[in-house]
Amino acid sequence: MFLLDNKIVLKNICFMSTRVKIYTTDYCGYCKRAKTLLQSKGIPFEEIDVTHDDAKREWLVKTTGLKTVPQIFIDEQPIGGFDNLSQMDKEGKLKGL
Ligand SMILES: N[C@@H](CCC(=O)N[C@@H](CS)C(=O)NCC(=O)O)C(=O)O
Repeated sequence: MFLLDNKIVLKNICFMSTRVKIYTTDYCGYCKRAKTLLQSKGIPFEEIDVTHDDAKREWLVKTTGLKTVPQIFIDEQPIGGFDNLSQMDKEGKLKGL
């Protein structure tokens, strides 16, 4: 930010948001594996723990059509669980996240 003719000018401001969201429960081994994979690749993610949130769990099932956790979203698009994440990694599709 700088001043130009007494006007405040905002320059090159980029709002970065986390592109990966992972819905988890606290008793879930596949959730841990998915988080470990993301961490090992240096991919930032937001974790939403739905262990005690029935409403969010219901929303998750409705949105993804799947009853298991983890459920992972990239850019708000559901991509599935750990297996799908792992497959994307093998195909090099996690690069740049
Ligand atoms: N193939 C799935 C397996 C996921 C899975 O089996 N998750 C277990 C927890 S680790 C689950 O959701 N079980 C049913 C439940 O907890 O309600 C994946 O890769 O994510």
